[in-house]
Amino acid sequence: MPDPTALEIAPAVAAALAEGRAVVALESTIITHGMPWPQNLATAQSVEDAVAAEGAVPATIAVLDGVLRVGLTAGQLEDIASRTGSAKASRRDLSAVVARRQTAGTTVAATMFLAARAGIPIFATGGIGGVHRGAEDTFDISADLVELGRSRVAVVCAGAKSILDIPKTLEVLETQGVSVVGYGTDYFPAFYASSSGQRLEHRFDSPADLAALLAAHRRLDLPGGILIANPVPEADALPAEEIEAIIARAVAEAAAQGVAKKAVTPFLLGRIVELTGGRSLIANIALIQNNARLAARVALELSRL
Ligand code: PSU
Ligand code: MN
Repeated sequence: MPDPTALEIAPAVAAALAEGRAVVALESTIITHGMPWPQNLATAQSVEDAVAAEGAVPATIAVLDGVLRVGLTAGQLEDIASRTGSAKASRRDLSAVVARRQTAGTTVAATMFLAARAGIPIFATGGIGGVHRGAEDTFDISADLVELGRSRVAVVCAGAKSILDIPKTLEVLETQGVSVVGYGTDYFPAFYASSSGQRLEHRFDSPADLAALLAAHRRLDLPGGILIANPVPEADALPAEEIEAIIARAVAEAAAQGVAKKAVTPFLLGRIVELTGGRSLIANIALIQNNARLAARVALELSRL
């Protein structure tokens, strides 16, 4: 019987890794729980295309019928995007999902863990999970932050949505020993908005400099990841006050309806799309593509070192 915990690495991804060529990992909870059908499929395809257009190989990671897949075919991508009832797998869920032969989108935490096992050094997503507002009562702190302290994978994101408590999120990242750097900015971005107002210690301005950062991290043999914070392009940003009011409303609704645990983030993401009449989705898609392009450029620079 084949080992169910073995990674099923797509041929194009395996070949690129063996030859030291650029590969970018991509997550799949954004497909299963982060965006509605059919924009989830169109976005996943366009993000893969953006990576390929830069000359890197995309590797979307997901669990399909209990198989840990690194790199999906077009048919597999469509399958996971169109299915309903897929699980949301963070690190703690991986073993159960494999043992039960389930299908799941992998969160940033689970995707980092699997990318590190596959030997992929960089990964692009939209926003990471973080410390939720009110965490002093709920203790709701995403496993993404702890995984960033464990798995050596650089994560390119547009910061964190202000559904989260961003100052507390940055504190936990510091506690976890995660290097958080701004790309072309001195401030941690807030997903739809280019700045959260929170100053960062480190700023990098080119993919080559970011590749040098990753190389130093590896030579130091530091465990854990690096968080590359890439602001949403100005043209795609949403007005800060408007989105803030909508987020506050969605957070209040979640509390009033008793939404808790792993359902919180998908609930809030869905409500924000509804309350903005779909405009938040357009910004979301643009920033993910922007992150995928940057990750591909850094991966290319890394492959030249
Ligand atoms: N934040 C977003 N979009 C997303 C997610 C977070 O702006 O799609 C997804 C990611 O997959 C992330 C996960 O890893 O939600 C975090 O979930 P939780 O807060 O339950 O850890
Ligand atoms: Mn949580």
